[in-house]
Amino acid sequence: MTTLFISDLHLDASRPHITQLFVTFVREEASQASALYILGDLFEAWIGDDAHDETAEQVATALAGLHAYGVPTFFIHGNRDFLLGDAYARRARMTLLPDGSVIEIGGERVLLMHGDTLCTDDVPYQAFRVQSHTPEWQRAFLARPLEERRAFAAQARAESQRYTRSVGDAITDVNADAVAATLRAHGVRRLVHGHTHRPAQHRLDLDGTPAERIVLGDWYEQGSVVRFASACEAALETLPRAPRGR
Ligand code: OKV
Ligand code: MN
Repeated sequence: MTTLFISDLHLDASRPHITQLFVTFVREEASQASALYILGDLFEAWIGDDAHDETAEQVATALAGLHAYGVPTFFIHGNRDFLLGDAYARRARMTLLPDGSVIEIGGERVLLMHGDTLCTDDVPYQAFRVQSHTPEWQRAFLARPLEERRAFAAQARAESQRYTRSVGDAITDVNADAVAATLRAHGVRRLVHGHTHRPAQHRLDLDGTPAERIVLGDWYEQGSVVRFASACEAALETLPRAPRGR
């Protein structure tokens, strides 16, 4: 049996063909797997479980169907959907996992993260992350009217586009020392993450032993999936392009 990993779908009402690609992936691919792990940024934006948008409802229906079929879904928050809460997770029948969870595949430990915490060269972003992950910040944000939260999300989106264009590519990639320190801290030699939108299977040397960092791609144009066979062999795959239009 295989275990599937995806991240960075950035699902949004403006790209219905990608939501359709995901729903088809759930029905045709994930249904054959032993588990589906979503490593963050499933959604382009998330302003609270009470915002009921149609894309999120379509996704919840697909994942609840997968659960009914006997395939569990696990979810780690991304930097866009870090406010996704218990109410929505229950609707979608997903189990929320902490960022930096270790699972076992074929007797081997594999560390799962969104990947944003590895981008330690991006100092302003890390400051925002610390602040926005406190219970006080989240409680205050979620207590605001939906219209105010929507305005914040729009501003954050614009701000992140402007910022990503203004800083160098290296700033928004992972920091090699942070990767090594994280692998050591968890006592693992395998890591799967997303966030950077730079899909790859990196072989690296960790204190004299081989290690592996697998990076998932985004779903802006097509799907990106990592498939682990039960023997803990990873394959990074690209799904065929989504047909455009309706
Ligand atoms: C995080 C969300 C992007 C949600 C923005 C002030 C400003 C920091 C920022 C930091 C976080 C964007 C820029 C990101 C969440 C989005 C888009 C939608 C919650 C502001 C300080 F301008 F808004 F005041 N940030 N990043 N979204 O991680 O890319 O729905 S981000
Ligand atoms: Mn991300």
